Amino acid sequence: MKNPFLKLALALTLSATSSSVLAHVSFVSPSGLQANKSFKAVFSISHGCEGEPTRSITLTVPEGVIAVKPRPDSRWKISRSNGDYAQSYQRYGKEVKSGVKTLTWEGKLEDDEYDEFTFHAYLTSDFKGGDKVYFPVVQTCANNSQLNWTDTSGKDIHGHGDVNSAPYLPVLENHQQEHSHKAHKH
Ligand SMILES: [Cu+2]
Repeated sequence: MKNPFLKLALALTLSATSSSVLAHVSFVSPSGLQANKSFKAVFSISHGCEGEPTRSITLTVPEGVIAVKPRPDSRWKISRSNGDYAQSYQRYGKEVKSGVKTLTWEGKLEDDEYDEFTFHAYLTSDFKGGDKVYFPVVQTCANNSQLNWTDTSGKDIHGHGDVNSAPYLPVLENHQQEHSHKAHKH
């Protein structure tokens, strides 16, 4: 392209399109979580890697999210890695010390297709209203290219560079939760 201004205009158009039209990797639901509650989460993959089809998705379960169960899906082979949590947690009156740390879906999703991935989990009392619970996702495609949706710094990075923002679920402000939290402060 000879004209540098045309090139710049085209680059601006492309970046505006990719950030506003494509949803990248993000949660479809729920709109918010509550501490000490179970939840069902659905996240979506809306494109492959630079045209290549997606072959696997690995989601990392953050500390403080326990009892993770993926929903079986006939189109994807689901595997998981288990391990000890950094601390023990209480869930329905029972102590939980270990569980699922990562979930991997293997299969094929073309670049021009869309899919959703579902799991069930429990948010412990580690979190409070206003927190963001990040679930880093690594997307691996057919030519071994990868997209890393793994940044948990709070910055909004969706440039499709080496590292992009991880999908997250916000923790809802809970009046009772805030109340009991304050009561413990002296
Ligand atoms: Cu994207």
